Amino acid sequence: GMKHRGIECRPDIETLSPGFVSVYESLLPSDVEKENQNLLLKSLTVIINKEWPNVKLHLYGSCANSFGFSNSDVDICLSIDECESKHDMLLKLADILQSENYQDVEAITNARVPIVKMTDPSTGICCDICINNLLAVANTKLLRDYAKIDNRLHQLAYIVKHWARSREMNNTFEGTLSSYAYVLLCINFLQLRRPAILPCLQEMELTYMLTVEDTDCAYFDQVDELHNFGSLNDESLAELVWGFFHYWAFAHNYTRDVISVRTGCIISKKIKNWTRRIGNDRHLLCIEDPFETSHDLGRHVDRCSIDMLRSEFKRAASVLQYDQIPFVSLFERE
Ligand code: 3AT
Ligand code: MG
Repeated sequence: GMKHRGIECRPDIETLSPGFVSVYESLLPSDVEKENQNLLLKSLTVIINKEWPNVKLHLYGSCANSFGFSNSDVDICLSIDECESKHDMLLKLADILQSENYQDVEAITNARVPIVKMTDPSTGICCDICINNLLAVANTKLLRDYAKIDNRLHQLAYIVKHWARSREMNNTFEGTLSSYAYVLLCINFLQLRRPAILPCLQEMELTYMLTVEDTDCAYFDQVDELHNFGSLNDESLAELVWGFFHYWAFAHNYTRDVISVRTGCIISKKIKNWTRRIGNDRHLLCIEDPFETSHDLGRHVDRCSIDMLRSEFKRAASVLQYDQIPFVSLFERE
């Protein structure tokens, strides 16, 4: 069998790949769903530009980073130069959307990223709208560009996101991780395979540059040139899924390490000064945001949820090691 850090992987691991590929394919949104999202964006553009002619609408999050499920919400960012207060603008927007007959309109103005939430009655699509959150637009593009390099990222991240949702490990309010964080874990995992499956785009020639407030978002975005990058590594989807959960169950050093897509490495909590709790940031499971590098995307993880996460990673690893049909039980809720 394949050796992974001293543990024997099941010898028939290869035979599991078709099952995982089917799960992956079943999660992809259909063309109709993507078309509905685009139509919604068009109607909203008309409505919003009637009141604010200079506002541009950007899709971000999973409907634009290519990691969306068929029932993922649509995340929209409005960009505006002149500074009307965000708070007032969101309240006005909520009124307008309500009068246009969108459902469940709600302005959430006291969050870290203030938003208006609503549902499109004809398609049931849920939509979050925020203002001037251009870092999210940039990190959306980064994820989308990584996904173009090697399809195994797309496959692995869909399996991991689906697992996280099914096992209720995808909620920052409960101390687990956001979808965004899980995709970054997958990117870093593939950067660290040997031979590497993904490069580190932020360490290459900087062909894309955007400065948002004081943060530089820069990386190599001519990814069409990299479509052969991972071809020296022939690991299958099943091996990677197994390797991912095995790593998080047994190999990750939770006291020392920080996952860093920016460097393509694992770096130390010491360098980041993330060795102890600071305010509400506990730094128990550390994931550096690729652009806002002072931002730990695992900061919501607490003593209790870290135990839940680790036992879920162990459950997944053991299902993958021993279960006859792991691509069913991996996602089962008991
Ligand atoms: P779902 O399919 O909706 O679960 P998603 O990728 O849309 O996945 P979220 O809805 O959690 O994920 O987040 C929407 C986007 O907001 C994703 C990312 O571009 C940005 N984002 C989320 N959390 C953070 C964060 N902590 N820091 C910076 N950007 C973030
Ligand atoms: Mg989303």
